[in-house]
Amino acid sequence: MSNDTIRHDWTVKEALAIHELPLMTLLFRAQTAHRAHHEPDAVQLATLLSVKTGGCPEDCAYCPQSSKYDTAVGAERMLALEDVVARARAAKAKGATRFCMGAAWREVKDGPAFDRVVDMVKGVKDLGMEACCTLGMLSADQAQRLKSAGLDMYNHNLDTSKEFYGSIIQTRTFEDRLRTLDNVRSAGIGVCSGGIIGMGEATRDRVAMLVTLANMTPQPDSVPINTLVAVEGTPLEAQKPVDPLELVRMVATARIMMPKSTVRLSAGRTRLSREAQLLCFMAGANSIFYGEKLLTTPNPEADEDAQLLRDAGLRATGPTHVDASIEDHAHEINPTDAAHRFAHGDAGGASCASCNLDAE
Ligand code: SAM
Ligand code: DTB
Ligand code: SF4
Repeated sequence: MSNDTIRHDWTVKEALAIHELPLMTLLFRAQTAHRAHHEPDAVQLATLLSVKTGGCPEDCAYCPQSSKYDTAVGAERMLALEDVVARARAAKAKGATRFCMGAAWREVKDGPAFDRVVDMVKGVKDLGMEACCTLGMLSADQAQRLKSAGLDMYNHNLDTSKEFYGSIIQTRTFEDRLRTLDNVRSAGIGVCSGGIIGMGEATRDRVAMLVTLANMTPQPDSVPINTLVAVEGTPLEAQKPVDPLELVRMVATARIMMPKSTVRLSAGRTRLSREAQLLCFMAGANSIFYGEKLLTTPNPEADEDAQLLRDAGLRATGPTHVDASIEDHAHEINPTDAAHRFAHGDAGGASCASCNLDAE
């Protein structure tokens, strides 16, 4: 692995110049950055579960879970601890190594609901999986509590540039988002932060968001790039779909500016051809959400994704750090077996010389 210096002094002008490079040059630069820091054929699989769906008081214009908009998503009760752990176990059996739990909350409030999330994190960690949460704004104390429970990563997106932010969300500020990210970072939890393209923003806004992320010290561990899923009933329901090559440019620019981060090809994959997704991997994406559903909207079928990765010779990577407690769960399927089956199909035996799972 290369130890190239990571830059934290990016300007919007420089980022725009990268984004607008001739596509082949952009892809070459992105691949070069990618290969300097990552296994070129490894993709991390993360499964999402909405543990508290709908009824959110925020007004995020893209979101089907906001109570301000009349969408097909209604407010539901929070899931039970056992159900969440069972879903995590099933995701692991299918090859996922990270389990991300989302709640349609403006912010975390101390009390029984947060206590339950803390137990969910412990339950996921006991399975030997990486645990990630996205619960809205978080105080420093709450971040500490999640860290003590074993949380690996917290997702809180900037969503867009500081300048365009007010056109999308009015109920909380860009600075609120940065404060939550600071609390997460200070607690020693990995930072997962990215955004959405296709909401009517200019290219300048897209790269300005990347500049804010890249200039953080340290840069986020993980950067999800979502394309808008235009959901009926939201203010953005009629947005024109993003040209997939725009997404490829965004992924490549993120990869070049944040060479060590995991770049996650997130919402919007159901609209992408296999070839467009492979271009995104070539541009440096090295993680996807895996499983039929994101939080409330569809995602490609797991079998389709498994086939795509097999056809391209891409490997599912294991967790970056597996907790020792996995030893206590030897009766369950371990990540190596799960990823093995993912790579070779259910017929594959338990050991295979060609199955070289990356479990750093
Ligand atoms: N309520 C928490 C929050 O806002 O941080 C956590 C859940 S929220 C749904 C997580 C992220 O999902 C948002 O920040 C946004 O980037 C993404 N998202 C939500 N709806 C989306 C949509 N329709 N299309 C693309 N991304 C979306
Ligand atoms: C992220 O950046 N994308 C994921 C995850 N983080 C939580 C969420 C996408 C949600 C898409 C809309 C939905 O399914 O409700
Ligand atoms: Fe609520 Fe999060 Fe949706 Fe915004 S993105 S409305 S905070 S669930």
